[in-house]
Amino acid sequence: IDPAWLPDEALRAVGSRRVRVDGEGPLADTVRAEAAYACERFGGRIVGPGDRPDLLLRLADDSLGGEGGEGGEGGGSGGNGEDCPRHPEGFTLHRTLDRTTVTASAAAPAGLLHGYFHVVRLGEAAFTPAPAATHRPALTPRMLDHWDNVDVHPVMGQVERGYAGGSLFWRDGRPRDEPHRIRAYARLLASCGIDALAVNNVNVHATEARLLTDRLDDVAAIADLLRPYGIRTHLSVSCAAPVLLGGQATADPLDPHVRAWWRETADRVYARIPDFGGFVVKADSEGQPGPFAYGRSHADGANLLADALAPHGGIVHWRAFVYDHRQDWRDRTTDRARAAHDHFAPLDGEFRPNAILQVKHGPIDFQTREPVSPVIGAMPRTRIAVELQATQEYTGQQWHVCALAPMWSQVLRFRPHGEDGPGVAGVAAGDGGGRGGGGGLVAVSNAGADPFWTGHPLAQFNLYAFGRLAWQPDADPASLLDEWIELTFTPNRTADPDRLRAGLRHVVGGSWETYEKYTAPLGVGFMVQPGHHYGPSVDGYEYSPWGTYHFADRDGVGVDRSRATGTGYAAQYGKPWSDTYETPDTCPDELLLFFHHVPYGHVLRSGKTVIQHIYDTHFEGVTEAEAARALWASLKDLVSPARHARVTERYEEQVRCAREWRDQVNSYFLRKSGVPDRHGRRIH
Ligand code: GCW
Repeated sequence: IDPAWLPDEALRAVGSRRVRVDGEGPLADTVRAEAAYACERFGGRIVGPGDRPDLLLRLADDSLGGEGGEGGEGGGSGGNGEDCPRHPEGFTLHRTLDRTTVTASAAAPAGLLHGYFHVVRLGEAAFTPAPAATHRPALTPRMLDHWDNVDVHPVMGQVERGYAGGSLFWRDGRPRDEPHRIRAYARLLASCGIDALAVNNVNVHATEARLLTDRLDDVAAIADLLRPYGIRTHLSVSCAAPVLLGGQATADPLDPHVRAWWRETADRVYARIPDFGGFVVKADSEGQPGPFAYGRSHADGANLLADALAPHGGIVHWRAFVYDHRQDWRDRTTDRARAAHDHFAPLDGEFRPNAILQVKHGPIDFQTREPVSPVIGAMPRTRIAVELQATQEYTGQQWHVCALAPMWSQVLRFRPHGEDGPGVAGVAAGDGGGRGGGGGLVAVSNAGADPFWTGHPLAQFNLYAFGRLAWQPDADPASLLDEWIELTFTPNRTADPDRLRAGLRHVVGGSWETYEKYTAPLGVGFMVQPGHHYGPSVDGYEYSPWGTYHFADRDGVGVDRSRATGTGYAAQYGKPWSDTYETPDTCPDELLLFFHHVPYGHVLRSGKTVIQHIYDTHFEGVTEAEAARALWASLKDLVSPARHARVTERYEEQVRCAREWRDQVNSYFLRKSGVPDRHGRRIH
């Protein structure tokens, strides 16, 4: 099994020192065991109270309140003791010159764990002087949703949209009996800051529904493995559970028997798993049952579960991914992009404090480029979680390198109300509003039973970066990439550290832009093969019921979502964005075809026509993918053979597929428009 970003070598700095861990309880024991492992490997030693340690990790009451922030690096603002309560996951690191011992102090055991891994990340630098700094997560929870099925689904397989082998948790209807893998996974996740995980698909099929009741032991067994690494277990549940499992006549959220059933069921879950996190729900979405069947609202549905969980401190993540997936493509008045806002914005203020609305970052579905969902800025009295997709459904399915941190960072920094309002990360943190807390950050996991965890070894960066951005949303994606490179590839242990670093930065750093260049242009999205969503099919969804169209004809392409002449989607934004997106003149180039239908000769802000932009980017994208493949080949002497071979194999497929994208997209638009390429390149 690949060690990902925690090879033993990454433990050298800690492991070669004298370490003391002061604290009781299971998480402190985990930290002690981690430190002991590192020391065993590198000649350091665990010392007792009598000895002076080089590194002290301690539980202390006085550690968190009142500490200053650390100038943008700390995730949350530093704050003072009053408006900044002690965070149970936070810690303060002292590594000043006058102290010979580097100390990480935490108010609670989870802070010890995060403090330990922070020191691991810093490596030798942790033992050089720096001002004392308090770290605490900006967002909570920092959660992974596994779209894992217990049974193999006839179409979706073991993991829906999974590109990393089977599930880490389930195999052929049973728990996958590999506790060491789950433990190792939990360790990787904790080390990048993740603290919550849902163990089954949001599409809850018959067997999976039973995890809530008679198969709860299977869930408890997973929770036992995640707990030592500070990760809470959550479960995706079906709104129809009272009927399916409880023998009730209805699942109506307002029915008293239904309410009693959910309360008793939640009680039983907590009796078995006392630190259970809560439920995740996909309702009235793509065929999943929900409150609409009973004429009830989504607030009714979410509050039902929230009330059942509340006595135990649990939360419900209620997904906002609700739209008509049986749309008539002839109907130009329906716009799928509008759906989440149309359904949910009117419900602002109706959700319980422990009901979190989980919103996909874009209005459609995890495309390579989408605007930020207008729902995120439209519900100031609702706790909002932002959902990202680490699994690369539309971004190359872990055969293509596509580092998503730059995209996620843009999303998290976007300000729905312009410069004066909070950013998306602030909304997810619960800043400034009557929402009584945020909903945190969620990603659909890209990990599975594959020996490299994520199929493509370089896709490990997406998982790592997700955890780090959830902890610190203003982190610079390029710095996170460097951090990940140091940990994963330990360049200093190779013959040419600088060449390795530069090479990795190059092949991973710009990979999202490269992928965007050879796939659907200017934010128009889709153009993928229907069903599995891999590879190009320009008209694959054009006459389908899914609501994802590009409307290309001989004169132009794109979707008119303006208020004046289109679907009105642009008006779902607050100012300034509703104005910015309203006209092609002010709309950013990269989203032009998402918001407007324009002629092929329309001149972009870049100075190019739309049609020439399409040709140019598609040629460039392939050239860049080919160059990345060649650069990777040149790193062979610096990367472990197994890793190098796996990535090499994937690059062959990426380049093949990129050429297919280029040729289909360019040929399609040449044929539609009749406009030749200015540079006379070969288009078929
Ligand atoms: O991205 C789409 C996927 C579905 C998925 C759905 C969702 C789990 O194609 O496979 O179902 O979104 O997010 O619910």
